[in-house]
Amino acid sequence: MVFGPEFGSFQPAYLAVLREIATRHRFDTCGRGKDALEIINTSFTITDPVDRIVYLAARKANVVFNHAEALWYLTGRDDVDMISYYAPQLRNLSADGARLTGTAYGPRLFRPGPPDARSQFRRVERLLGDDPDTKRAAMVIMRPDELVAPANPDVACTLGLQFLLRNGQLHMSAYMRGNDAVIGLLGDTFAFTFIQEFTARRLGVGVGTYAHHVGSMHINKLDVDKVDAMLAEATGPLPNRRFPVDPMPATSWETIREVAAWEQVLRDDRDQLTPGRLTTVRVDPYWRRVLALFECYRQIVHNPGKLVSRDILAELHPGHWWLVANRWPERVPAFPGSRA
Ligand code: 5HM
Repeated sequence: MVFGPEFGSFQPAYLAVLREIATRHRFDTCGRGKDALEIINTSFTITDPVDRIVYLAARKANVVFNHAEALWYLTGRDDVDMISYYAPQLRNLSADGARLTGTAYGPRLFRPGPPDARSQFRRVERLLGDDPDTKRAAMVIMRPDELVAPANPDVACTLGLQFLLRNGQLHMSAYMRGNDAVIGLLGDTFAFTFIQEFTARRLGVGVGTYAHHVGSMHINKLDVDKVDAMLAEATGPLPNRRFPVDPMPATSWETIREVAAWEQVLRDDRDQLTPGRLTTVRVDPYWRRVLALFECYRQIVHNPGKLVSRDILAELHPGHWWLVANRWPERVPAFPGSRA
């Protein structure tokens, strides 16, 4: 066998990685102030990368952050202000308090640069159009100069992303030097498969498989109890928590700019999106559901002490409603029929 294991969707892959490290870790590491349990050379494949959400109560995944991070990447941003609104702890990774260097993959992937004033993404998109069987559609992320300052708090963990267009399907492979199996694995898989799906829809081809290859896969010891709770939940009597997958439509850069403009307005609390207003935003209903997520989060941040309104929750994808209610139970009425 020369392939890693294959999973239909992300959740079983996530659980398998956590279970492997929790029960059979190979190394105990202590790097940069974090003690961890580690395995090396992890690879797995997901056959339906659109099915990328983890519905585990004990994980308390932040689906608003996941979408914001994907948008932060697609718009080529590296500002702490946008991303720390969704994940305040990321501010600590920034050397100057304004920009994130390593964690911000957006500028490296999507910002035009020399020598041809194109982004890496545009180059590979063109290559895939001109030479579909190409093995060169790779975008490089980590840079050699990131190791020049040994104390750099933020060195990119992803070496690169590769597309392979085969039999009308766009496959993606991610190559990472290190990955936190609890937090990073979930967020990185979400963002990379989101970019994969965005690219496939733009090219008008199917979404192929997603493969994830990692040198050091680890669980920080501080997270061991949370991992045990997730593994217990997965082997216990699971409530029926299967929500339909929500495929992305073909999406233009204009739509991404429109969604990003609304994201900023909501983040700054300069306006709000009622269900009625939402229908006037000229983007596909899929992207309106994403904007409804940002509106829910605006209410959580900017209307402290108040419940998020039911009418905006009704605009969400049902799985997203379950996730935000699970993450912010004091602020979000439970998803109808939810037992956990
Ligand atoms: O010491 P080091 O630079 O590897 O610390 C960063 C750690 O953040 C990684 O080892 C990994 O555990 C986590 N990480 C991740 O899982 C960081 C990033 C940011 O590039 C990421 N996934 N995308």
